[in-house]
Amino acid sequence: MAFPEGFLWGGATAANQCEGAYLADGKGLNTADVMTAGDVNTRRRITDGVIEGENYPSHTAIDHYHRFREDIALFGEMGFKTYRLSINWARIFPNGDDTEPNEAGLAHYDEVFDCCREHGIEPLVTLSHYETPLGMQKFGSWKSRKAVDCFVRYAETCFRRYKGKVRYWLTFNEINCMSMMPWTAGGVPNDADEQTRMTAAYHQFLASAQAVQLAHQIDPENKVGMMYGGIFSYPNTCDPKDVQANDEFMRTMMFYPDVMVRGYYPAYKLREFERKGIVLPQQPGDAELLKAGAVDFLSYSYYFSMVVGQKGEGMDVSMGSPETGYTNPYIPQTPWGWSIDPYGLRHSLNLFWERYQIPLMIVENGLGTFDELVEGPDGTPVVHDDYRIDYLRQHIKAMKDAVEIDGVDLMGYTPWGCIDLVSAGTGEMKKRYGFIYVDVDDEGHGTFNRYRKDSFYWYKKVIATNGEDLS
Ligand code: BGP
Repeated sequence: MAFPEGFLWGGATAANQCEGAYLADGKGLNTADVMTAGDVNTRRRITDGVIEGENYPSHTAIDHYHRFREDIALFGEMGFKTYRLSINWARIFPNGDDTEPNEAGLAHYDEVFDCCREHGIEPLVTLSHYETPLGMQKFGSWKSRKAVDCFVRYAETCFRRYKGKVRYWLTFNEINCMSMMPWTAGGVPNDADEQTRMTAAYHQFLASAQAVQLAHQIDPENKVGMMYGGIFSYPNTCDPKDVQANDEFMRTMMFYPDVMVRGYYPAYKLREFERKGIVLPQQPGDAELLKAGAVDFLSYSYYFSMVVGQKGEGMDVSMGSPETGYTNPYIPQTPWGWSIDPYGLRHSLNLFWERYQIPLMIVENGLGTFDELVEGPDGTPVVHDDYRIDYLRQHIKAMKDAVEIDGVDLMGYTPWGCIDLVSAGTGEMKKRYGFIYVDVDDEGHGTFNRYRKDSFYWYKKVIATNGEDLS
């Protein structure tokens, strides 16, 4: 068998994209709650507080907050071994800097984790997935070292409360997004300069390192991973100038896992900071902390590959459509302009495995596209999503090759949006990833009923055969 026994098959979601109930039970506002809906051509806007009449997708999302039992039961039916979800930080610390946690928020996740266990599902919890309490704006969010203390208090609260219920943790979702979308990554304005972004990233590294240490102290069973947003690129041609441009581009991303896995900044990044006059807000003891807080495993998202070349100046890597000025002519794209490159997944697994030699996990992957709900043979609505099955089959095959042929140590696979949810990039509902269709539209209207897609039954079989039967 290619995939090891105990391989963590499952699915992934994020609180702000699925929970809704944005003010329930004492929750505070977070950075996602002030992001309006957009589309493939229109960027989401960040408003100054919640403005009446605007469409904020996080406010209702798919109402997972109230329907998690039904949703987790469906995951159980598919045979999930793990469910990657995030805790909504502002449910636990409504303003971010509160001294005491909100009991109602903590109790909610007790129920969620208990429900997972009832279905034999191991929770994999992201502490901060694309949201930061809005209350932290008063001191500049991650620009300030105060954010480190807020996060560490929050992380410690979770580790203590959910001891024995949760053993797998991720600190920050796609931490390298601080370079591209700092608001999403940590409540830092999107027009922040590089010094500010690097300061905020430095603070997140420190916070993550402290969390790793605390997690281990509180429960030696805990495993904490980093989460890298899957940016991987090929040089546009074999012209060494293109190769160099690509190397330089990849370094703007790879220093994130370098710091979190190795526990120190790579030389190339320190030299770059020197050249640019960027200064990290280092304090005595920080270097030791980063070193001691190296992660146990590396997780990442993989959706597409990119192309970078010497003419890629003014590169814009946005969420809605990854642009570097180049399109790969050899591979197809989704309607949202995301390239489809299963080999790129195997390539990335080898890159990380060769570089770090620590266990890897693919915690996001999938095809976000239009689905049509039609009437099934017995009258039950269904989605015939053979295009999604095809995408997933090819990517699972690529992982299989990486494990079987290349010897990569892969822990698990949690495809993104295992149940349809709000798109982070565009705020749309119609960009769907799920095995489960949710009847809600871009304006938040619908019955919120859940329906199994064809891919639901297919993935169930994949899990039951531990990835052997992909037909
Ligand atoms: C990742 C994020 C997720 C998720 C996914 C798909 O970068 O971690 O939160 O949304 O991308 O992106 P989108 O929702 O824009 O299709």
